[in-house]
Amino acid sequence: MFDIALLYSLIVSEISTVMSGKVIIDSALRAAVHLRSSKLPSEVAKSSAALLSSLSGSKHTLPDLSYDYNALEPVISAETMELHHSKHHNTYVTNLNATIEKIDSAMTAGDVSATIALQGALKFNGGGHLNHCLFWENLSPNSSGLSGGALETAINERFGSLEAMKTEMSATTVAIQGSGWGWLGYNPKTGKLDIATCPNQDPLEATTGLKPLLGIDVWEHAYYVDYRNVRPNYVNAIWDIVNWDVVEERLAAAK
Ligand code: MN3
Repeated sequence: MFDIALLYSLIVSEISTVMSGKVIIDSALRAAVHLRSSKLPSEVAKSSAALLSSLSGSKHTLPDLSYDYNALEPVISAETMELHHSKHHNTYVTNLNATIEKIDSAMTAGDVSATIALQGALKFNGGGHLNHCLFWENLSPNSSGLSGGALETAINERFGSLEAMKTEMSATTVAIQGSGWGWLGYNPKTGKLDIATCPNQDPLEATTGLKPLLGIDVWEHAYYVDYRNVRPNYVNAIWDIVNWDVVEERLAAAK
């Protein structure tokens, strides 16, 4: 039999931990509700799901940038950065949280069909959030160049030179049909770097297995204000604001 007192105590604990800023019992509560959902009265299941969603510590938030909106000019204008970050990225965050709430409810109700139907929204909005978090960190007003470390060695081994890598990644990224992303990734199977593209907001690792090191957003919202329809000019210019230190750190973490 389902122990309603246990559920209630978990919810009370959840509220108190949220209020104290420490969400440590969320996963236990989530597991308890999901495991017991088949035995829960539907109204209890629904209200539990709503509580889980509203109190969950898994709410995603728009990250702050480590530089000002105008810091990447003239490569990317302040107008583009503000729209891209505060409007476009923020919309992915809002819709990701809404999707997770719906998935919580569907799973708690034991509705497999409804859960599956939400996977497209999860991929699009979750991918959009992941991709843009990576993208902002890719960029820097103080682009440093390669440091002579493992990244430079890996680029030279795979492509011959940094210039050759840039040329290949630019061409591949410019050629994306419609909206998507060009990526430099680490292939765990070969231990080498690869260039890849993803359509829409499909996240690199979840869809290809490559670990993302450097991404270029070629949705028109990323460049239309500054470059109109001339995508190649945007892609060629973005190399001037790449934060190679971050790419180096991601390679080290990926290995
Ligand atoms: Mn974008």
